[in-house]
Amino acid sequence: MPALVLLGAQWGDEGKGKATDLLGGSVDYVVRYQGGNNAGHTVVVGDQKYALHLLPSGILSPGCTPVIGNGVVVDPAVLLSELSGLNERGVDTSKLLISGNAHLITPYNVTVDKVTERFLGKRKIGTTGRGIGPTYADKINRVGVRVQDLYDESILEQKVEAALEQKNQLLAKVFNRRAIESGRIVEEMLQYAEQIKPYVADTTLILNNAIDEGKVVLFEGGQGTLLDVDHGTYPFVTSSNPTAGGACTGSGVGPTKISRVIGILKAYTTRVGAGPFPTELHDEDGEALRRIGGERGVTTGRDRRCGWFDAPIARYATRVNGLTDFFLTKLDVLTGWERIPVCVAYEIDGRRVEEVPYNQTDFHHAKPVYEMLPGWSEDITKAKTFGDLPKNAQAYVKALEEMSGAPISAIGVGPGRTETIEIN
Ligand code: 2SA
Ligand code: GDP
Ligand code: MG
Repeated sequence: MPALVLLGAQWGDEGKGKATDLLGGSVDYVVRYQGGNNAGHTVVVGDQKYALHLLPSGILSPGCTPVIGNGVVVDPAVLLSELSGLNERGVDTSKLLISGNAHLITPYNVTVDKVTERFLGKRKIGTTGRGIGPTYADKINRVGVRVQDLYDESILEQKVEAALEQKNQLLAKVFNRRAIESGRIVEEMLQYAEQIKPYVADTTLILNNAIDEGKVVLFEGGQGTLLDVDHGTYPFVTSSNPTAGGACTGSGVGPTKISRVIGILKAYTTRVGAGPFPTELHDEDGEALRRIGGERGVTTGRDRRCGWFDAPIARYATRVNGLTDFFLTKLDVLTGWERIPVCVAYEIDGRRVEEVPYNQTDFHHAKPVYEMLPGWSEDITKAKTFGDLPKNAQAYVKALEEMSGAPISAIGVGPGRTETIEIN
């Protein structure tokens, strides 16, 4: 198996960090291919809990080389503080590789993100405020600053000046803010250059060579399918492609090299930030899912919106990512409900609709059509095999598998590395 992708099948926070860590022992490289420090991946190893934002979860597996691909946006201050935080806890981070083509999140990108959200008021996206959208906008506008620019001062100055020209006009005319001075930005960015230098590499060449040598490369997605800028609930999305195609563009590895695409699927649904969410609960059940599941943003600490499992979304994820299999996570959180509603289709303006509609207004109007599945009350956190699960939990998993369009190859029954059932 030369290369595989692991990504979120819903709106993020499905448990990708734990899943990546679980596979970390058997892969040679773990690659982030999009997003930046808006991601929040939690990995629990024994009694130690790690919250990673920018670094790939593979950094916690000693044999594994973590890679930040060209598709990622890198905040250099966050990068260095995340590295030193891990070093203080005894984690070796010396193998990290960062693409010289990755774009840098500059302080003005963070400012523009926050100011824009404030300006949008009620219509805001609910971003993480980390400068992600404005940095990708600069990249597409061809006024972005890349990691390699840190090593050519004159180029860096020209690029920052070009990027600030438009932004300062916007800040002054639209937001009534003071202009940002390019010299100060260049000085700040240059402070980080030497510390980052040892990690900078031609990651595309390294990864392709590794695959040719038979090494195993795992691409780790941030956020999730429904937050994809092309395939998600636009405009309530992040500004990159967490879907499977993003692994290719965000790393420079071609699709013919990828043989497995795993969708991480929570046994219920959550979302952070604004946007449509058909199965969202505003009652005690939603509150209970949030409390039992610990559904709070790893990066911003915001409460996550919670709801029941949505099968059309799982099928959509199977389709747009070409999923080969699912890891179903957080099944343990559902223990104790007598009956568990599962959304099998939508009712949209009086019509029954089986699939996620492409039309945004339809999706905003979609009401879930529920099927009730019998619950279980037994503790499942010690289950090691599928057969250890109570009959109703087995039936819940099987029903989800049938509705979702791809086999379930592992089930999470707790946050720890070992709290996983593997199905062969
Ligand atoms: P942005 O900052 O431009 O990427 O925000 C755009 C939308 O994408 C959502 N988004 C996320 N949704 C879930 N989890 C994310 N990571 C953190 C976590 C979130 C946190 O793991 O908990 O701590 O709040 C993440 N990152 C971006 C975001 O909510 C907007 O809807
Ligand atoms: P990611 O962004 O997809 O990596 O997910 P997050 O780390 O943001 O959120 C997932 C949360 O669920 C974390 O707190 C994990 O420790 C936790 N988690 C992962 N798998 C399981 C599971 O099977 N059961 C339980 N109870 N928690 C889990
Ligand atoms: Mg997360």
